[in-house]
Amino acid sequence: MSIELVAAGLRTAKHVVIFTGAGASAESGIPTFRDALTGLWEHFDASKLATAEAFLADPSLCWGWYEWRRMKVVQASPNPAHRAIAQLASLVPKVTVITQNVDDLHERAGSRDVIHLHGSLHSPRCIDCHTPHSRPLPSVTLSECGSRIDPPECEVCGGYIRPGVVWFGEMLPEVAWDKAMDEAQTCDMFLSVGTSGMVYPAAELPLHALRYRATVAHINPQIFETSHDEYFLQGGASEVMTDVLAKAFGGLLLED
Ligand code: BJW
Ligand code: ZN
Repeated sequence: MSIELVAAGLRTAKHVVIFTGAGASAESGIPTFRDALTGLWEHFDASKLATAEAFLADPSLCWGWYEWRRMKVVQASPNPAHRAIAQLASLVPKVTVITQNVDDLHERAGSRDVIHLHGSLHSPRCIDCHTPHSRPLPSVTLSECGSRIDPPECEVCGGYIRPGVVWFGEMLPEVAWDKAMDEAQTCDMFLSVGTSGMVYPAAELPLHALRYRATVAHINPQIFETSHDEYFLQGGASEVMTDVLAKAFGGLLLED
């Protein structure tokens, strides 16, 4: 069975890369990127809102969506998948966490030096002069409908403050991307958890790891096509990550 083989690979691995997408945070109540939107945003799809054009066309609609998402993250807690990933660092000589997620749930579960490919909801900056926004953002009340919220103004140039995320058409942060490629190239096991693999260049990472002879496994409740030399473990991130760690390290695991 694939899970036994993946567990056996984990047990002897020297360097494991965990590559996560929105599905890793789904069980914390954070909607995945390709879930249908509701409320004020129901007539949009997320890929239309996650662009500089959408922000400039209607800053308060777009900022309101990001603030609603930021508050969802503030109120969420890491789930068993985040915790299992953090725990892996004490069981394998080297673990690198690379995430496409813009939340901080890996860090709050205890993972260190997480590589954020698509930025963070918690690091807004000026859209014009790029100065980081230093004032704390106010709490907003969550309602399923959300609301329009005017973005703050930059203290330096008066420009709009934008979310610190990577929108479509923008380059990924260079240092993070170079490090991610390097880690994918040098790991012996690469676990891709809860991503649809539709967004580039991040989706190249598992292929890069495979090219450099890592064992590659995908964890997802929805089956998708992979090459014959990749593993697919069907199921939710929490269930599969907990099971695979239990099979690999059994008695070494501490109870939650
Ligand atoms: C569970 C679960 C559970 C559910 N457990 N799993 C090559 C070919 C074609 C196009 C391009 C290309 N190269 C570049 C492009 C263009 C574009 C792109 O990729 N487009 C594609 C859509 C075709 N890429 C870019 O623009 C990138 N920039 C770039 O390439 O720069 C160079 C350049 C510059 C100028 C011009 C041209 C090129 C930037 C990409 C930035 C992506 N940003 C976003 C938004 C971030 C801000 C925000 O959050 O609002 O990042 S898009 C969005 O998708 C977000 C995510 O990080 C990313 C990935 O999504 P993810 O995580 O996979 O989520 P989902 O929802 O898709 O999937 C969830 C999965 O979880 C599903 O599979 C579920 O089954 C599963 N699941 N429950 C486990 N319990
Ligand atoms: Zn500015």
